[in-house]
Amino acid sequence: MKKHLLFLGPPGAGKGTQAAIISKTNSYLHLSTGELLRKEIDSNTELGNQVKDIMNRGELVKDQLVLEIVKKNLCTDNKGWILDGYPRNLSQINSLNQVLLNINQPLEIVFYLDIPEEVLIKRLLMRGRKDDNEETIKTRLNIYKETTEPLIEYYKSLSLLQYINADGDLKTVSADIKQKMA
Ligand code: B4P
Repeated sequence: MKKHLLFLGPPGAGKGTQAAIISKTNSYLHLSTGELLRKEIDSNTELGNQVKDIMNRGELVKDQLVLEIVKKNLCTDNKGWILDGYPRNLSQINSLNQVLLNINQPLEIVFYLDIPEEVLIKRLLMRGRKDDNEETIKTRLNIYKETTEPLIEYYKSLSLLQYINADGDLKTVSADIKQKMA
């Protein structure tokens, strides 16, 4: 059975890493809004130029711009998919609900990747992407706590939430996700 999944959690929890592993094993579409936005920046598109500074500061890109990207990239065929990094606030939840209603593909599982703050800061500093410096990480974490963390309660109330301890090695974390997908 092809599944429709969402990976939720703070920056550096491993959403992108685990979504890539699970989508490869299952031939699912992996839709990472962060990755798609970075591609726009690398290709010097108008959208890329619009979002470059915002992302480098660790702030959220405007909801409407991210929604366009999601609509463009979410497949409507019968393939399973993983949303990674979207939605990130309540307004994005509303837009996503509408999109999923239109394509008649409801979310089935929301994986919440939980991890202690000190571990994720260490991981991000080690990775060293352009937006992985101490100041930007602080901004991203504050925005996460204020706007994204409340989404956990929302999905919990819909009984869609599965808790994942993301403070383990890659294989242990993916094994836990795979087991909870079965
Ligand atoms: P994202 O690209 O979504 O990145 P992230 O949340 O920082 O990282 P993620 O949790 O995916 O961590 P990863 O697996 O890479 O967002 C970047 C920016 O894009 C945002 O700040 C925002 O500006 C913009 N954006 C994206 N979506 C948006 C939206 N919906 N609305 C508005 N703006 C949006 O892992 C991090 C590191 O840890 C890696 O180096 C990895 O190798 C390592 N790692 C992972 N798992 C590990 C493990 N088990 N053990 C050890 N290391 C591990």
